Amino acid sequence: MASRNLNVGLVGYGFMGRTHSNAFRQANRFFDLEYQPVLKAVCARDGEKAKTFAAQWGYGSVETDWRKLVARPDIDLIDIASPNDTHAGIASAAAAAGKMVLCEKPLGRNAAEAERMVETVEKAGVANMVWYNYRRVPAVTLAKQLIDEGRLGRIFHYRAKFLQDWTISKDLPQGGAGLWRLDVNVAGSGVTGDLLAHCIDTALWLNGPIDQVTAMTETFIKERKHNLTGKVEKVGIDDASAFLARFANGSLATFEATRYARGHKALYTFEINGEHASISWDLHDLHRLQYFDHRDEGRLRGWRSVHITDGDHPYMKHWWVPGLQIGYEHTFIHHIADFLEGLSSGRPSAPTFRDALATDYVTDAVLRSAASGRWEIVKRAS
Ligand code: SOE
Repeated sequence: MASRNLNVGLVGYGFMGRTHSNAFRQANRFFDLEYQPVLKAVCARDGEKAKTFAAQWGYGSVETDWRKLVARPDIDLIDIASPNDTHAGIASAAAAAGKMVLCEKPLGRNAAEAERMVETVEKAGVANMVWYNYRRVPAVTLAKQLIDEGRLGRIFHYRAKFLQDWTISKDLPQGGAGLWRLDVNVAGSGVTGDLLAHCIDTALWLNGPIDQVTAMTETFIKERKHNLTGKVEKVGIDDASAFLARFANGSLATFEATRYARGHKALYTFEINGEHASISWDLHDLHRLQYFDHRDEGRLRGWRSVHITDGDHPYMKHWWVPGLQIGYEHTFIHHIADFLEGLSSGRPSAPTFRDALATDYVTDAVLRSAASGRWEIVKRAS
């Protein structure tokens, strides 16, 4: 039974505001935690929409200025689920006010912004975490365990992609609610910071640091109407981005993300090939892990499709009975449950802001390489 309340102030009520709110509400129902999130306030510029959101999710009050939310003495934790251009200002003010800070990915619009965010949370000594939720898909967590146990042996290849198709129409405007991901000033970049950031976070976690990259990006639709100005404006984001990488452990990698892969909505996949075994995973079939082990008896050797729903699979003992699968929203519940557990144990839950800075260093190097046409060295976060 939880014995300590943790008062949450959420900024933003979009898609991510909903995933986070659901996680705050569900975590204590399925995990035995000392801390219990209390939904104190939601903040958004549009007061009416914020009120509707508060009523739907059970937030006790509404603010329309995040500065007021951050200044409230009854808030312990600020959760940032607003567009990327707001992350740095809110996180820094929240940390300076002594609040714990959770932030939606990517941490900053670029590494310089992310560095300042790391500095402020570390100086303030406040707990912090970034919502790279795919780490906490049970099948992905199992992949991490298998790699750490050395089952794959030396890793040779890492291959990841994240494909979508929702921006192909040239009539789709950029900017404003729902479409800020197309506005470079708000988002920082296109698919590099939005989709590749997920692939990179998982890759760094599973396979260690990336040393260097060589990349190409493309903006297929060069101009779009801007929703806020009403004018046709240059598009500054990358619509597609692909890069080759060398990991510090000597393995080679390919990464690709696009919003122009007709037929794909959120196809995040990765495959890792090691000396003894290979692993592959697919977000569209997220409760399965494909595993091939060369050490299996030859006559029966082949790819196994493991259904990750048993009590001894990561996180699964907290859910239903063996064989019954869970989904996307549970990854956020695992994320907050681990964060709350970390508060009790004193062991910070990853990815911290510093861990997420490492991803921003890779995405910065990718964009630098796409512009320079050269291999670029990736800065290390610690
Ligand atoms: C983009 O469409 C998006 O919503 C990302 O911003 C999320 O991080 C990703 O998980 C799903 O796709």
